[in-house]
Amino acid sequence: MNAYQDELRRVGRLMTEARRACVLTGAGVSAESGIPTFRGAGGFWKDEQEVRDLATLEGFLRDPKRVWEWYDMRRSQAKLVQPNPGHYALAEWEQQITTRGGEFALITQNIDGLHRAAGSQNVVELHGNIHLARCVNECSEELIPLPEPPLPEHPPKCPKCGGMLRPHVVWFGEPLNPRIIEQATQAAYSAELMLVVGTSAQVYPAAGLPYAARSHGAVIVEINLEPTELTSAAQFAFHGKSGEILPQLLELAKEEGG
Ligand code: BJW
Ligand code: ZN
Repeated sequence: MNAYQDELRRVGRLMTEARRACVLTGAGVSAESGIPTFRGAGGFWKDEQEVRDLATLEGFLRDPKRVWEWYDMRRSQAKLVQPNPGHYALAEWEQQITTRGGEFALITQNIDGLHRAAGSQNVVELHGNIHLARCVNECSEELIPLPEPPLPEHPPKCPKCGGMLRPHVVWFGEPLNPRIIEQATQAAYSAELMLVVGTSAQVYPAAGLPYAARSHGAVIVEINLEPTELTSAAQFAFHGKSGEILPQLLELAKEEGG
């Protein structure tokens, strides 16, 4: 057995033994379903200007039509795609852990809903959900399910105050929902094992969660196509596609579990 396979097997065993586990996912976990990542070649964002235009409240207020059309495009894309073997492996691991009475949380930065579609139950969506909208004036906390794309008007109007609706997502410079970040932080603090999958580990506060977990004793396992800023802090790092590595780990976990 080579060193890489040996490490996979060791992580498989940790996955079988863990009583409290969590996973942090990013855009890379959905890449094999056909959803582009944000950064890098082929990513959604061409340059920093696009980040300011499409991923900040200021960009939205400057040109709400453009931002809504972009989210319509992404909603159309999200409706066409299916979860991939990486999503399914994570859902199966959750089921294994909860069946033996353990705790599991899947913390995702993705807004595409693919983890739930694959059967994951305890999903913590840090950056919102692309299928929901809310009032930009915050006239109520109500989350409004969006109809099939394309929307009849850009921007859609709030049914209560007539102001603009905005996508229910978290843009740069906006705080995450305190209840949700608290849930994610508690899961990270209590985890014995944390998998960090398909994220560039650059965007905070999400990128801080593995360090929080590690400071409370968790073993960190990174799965990514390439090294990231987190790699040197992770006890295990596997470089490759999450849709291939996660099912391999799950198979090994089953073998190790006897
Ligand atoms: C594969 C693969 C395959 C590909 N298999 N792998 C501390 C330090 C520094 C800065 C900050 C800090 N705290 C806050 C900040 C500012 C800012 C920030 O972090 N900036 C950094 C970029 C420098 N953070 C914020 O502004 C956050 N808010 C905040 O902190 O508020 C504080 C506050 C308090 C009180 C009042 C006001 C404010 C909010 C961050 C929101 C991020 N939002 C977005 C858009 C969401 C909606 C949408 O989707 O449209 O979230 S930006 C975008 O980045 C999106 C993602 O969820 C997020 C992370 O991206 P991700 O998932 O990592 O994707 P990529 O593309 O970067 O990476 C993909 C990875 O997958 C790559 O590594 C590939 O190699 C890999 N991969 N294929 C395995 N098949
Ligand atoms: Zn309103």
